[in-house]
Amino acid sequence: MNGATKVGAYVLGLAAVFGGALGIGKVVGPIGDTAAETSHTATGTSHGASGDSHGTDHATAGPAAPGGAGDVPGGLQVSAAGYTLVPRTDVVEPGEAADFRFSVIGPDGRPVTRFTPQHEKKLHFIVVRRDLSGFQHLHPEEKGDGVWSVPLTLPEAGEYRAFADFAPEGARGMTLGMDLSAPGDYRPERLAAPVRTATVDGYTVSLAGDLAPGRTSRLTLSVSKGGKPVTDLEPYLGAYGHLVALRDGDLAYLHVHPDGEPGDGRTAAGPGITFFAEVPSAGAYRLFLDFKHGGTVRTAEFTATAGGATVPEGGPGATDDPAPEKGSEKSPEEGPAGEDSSKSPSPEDSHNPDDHTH
Ligand SMILES: [Cu+2]
Repeated sequence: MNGATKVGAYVLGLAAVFGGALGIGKVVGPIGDTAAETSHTATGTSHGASGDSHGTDHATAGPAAPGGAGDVPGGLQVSAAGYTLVPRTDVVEPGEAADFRFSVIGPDGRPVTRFTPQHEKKLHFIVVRRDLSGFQHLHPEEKGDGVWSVPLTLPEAGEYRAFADFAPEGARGMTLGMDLSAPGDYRPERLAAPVRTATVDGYTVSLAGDLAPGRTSRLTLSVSKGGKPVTDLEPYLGAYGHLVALRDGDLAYLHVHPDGEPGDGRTAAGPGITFFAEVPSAGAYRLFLDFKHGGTVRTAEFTATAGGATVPEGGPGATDDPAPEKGSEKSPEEGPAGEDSSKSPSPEDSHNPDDHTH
């Protein structure tokens, strides 16, 4: 893509952000990554007890947007409720390992040093290219004085979005987002069509349930390997699965959590992992499921739509040539594994499906 086109796409991206924010109106906010996060156990229980109460619980659980804007999905803002995400690195050369550093600046203008852990981590860091490819879920280390550091490789050129999902001590959980650039020639991938089955590393994950805008929907993701259901999933960060949903068009960030937890006496270790998800609008979403088995965390990816939306055929992601489907998407006829066998296992604490951090 030449420079002019790239700028054009960037402006289009901005328009999508504003359009998304304006268009959301009164519909409810995201799940899980917000105020509810700090009381996740209680929220998890209510998920099981009543799906309907869930929407109400979260109607005011947006990422604490200042000025009463409310109901803005997570990840769309670099600053909210007095907290600002500040990169200390803003350009990352594609294909080169970088020590990426950033801070969260608090309402007092100083870097935040105290966080309430959520899912066993003080801060969850998600990186994805603007075309929804190259998902990474990382856990940066504290380097002191409120500086976070994470080994980061952006495999290919493009515009990326990084999300920090955290709860400052004494404050609501929130997700802030910032742009990252990996300079170079960039050809966006088209968003893959919705499918019910994804494969990763020889595992097949099937998706049951449908997203519905503004309502809680029950999604069950079932994991099998070699045709056999996996019934010994391993707890990863306090759950059998972690699901991140990103909205196509503006990358609104929705962190969804499973119904039930390991050891609660009612939650099986697979093959099914049930989530209660609520998306704020009709549209296409990319779902990223992290699950752990055999000591390795893997990510299965799906496109799902809500409210009768279809995946756009034009737009910034379109190319004249049919784009190859994204890695983990396969229709059932194509069989499991396939090119996903190229996805390497990655260490537990930085489960990047492409193992780019090492
Ligand atoms: Cu995490």
